[in-house]
Amino acid sequence: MKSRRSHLLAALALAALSVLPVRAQTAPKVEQPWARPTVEGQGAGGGFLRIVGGPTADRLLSAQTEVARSVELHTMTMDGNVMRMRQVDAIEVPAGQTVELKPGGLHIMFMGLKAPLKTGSSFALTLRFEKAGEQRVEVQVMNQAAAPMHKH
Ligand SMILES: [Cu+2]
Repeated sequence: MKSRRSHLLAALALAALSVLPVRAQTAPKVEQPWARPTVEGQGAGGGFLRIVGGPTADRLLSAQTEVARSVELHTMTMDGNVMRMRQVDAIEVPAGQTVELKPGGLHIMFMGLKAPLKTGSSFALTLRFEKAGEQRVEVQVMNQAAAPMHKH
């Protein structure tokens, strides 16, 4: 009885493997997308997430959402004592590595917000990768203090 059951499980596992789309095995995984709340009149907001690279390198090229007129990819660097934001063409996602978009570093910038981003709400964001194509994620609006912590 026991061995028959494990046979069945093995068969099921094989069946599952054969129907998995190739893309699911190669696409980068996007985790814990969140955005800072904004106030009335604030034109832009910051978004953050973690990208876990797949077996092959990929690049995040752009993003799109209903809540903003456009979305830019930004990096933040120190220029003397001043933090400066700069737009980047793409964010590299090396194979098997994790890229953190977080306050003070790489981030997503929502330009031309149509309404303030309210704490506790969420919105859809479509990310476009060079190889993996589009991926839609749900961005949670929350304060930085409540944002997902590093896990090691
Ligand atoms: Cu920015």
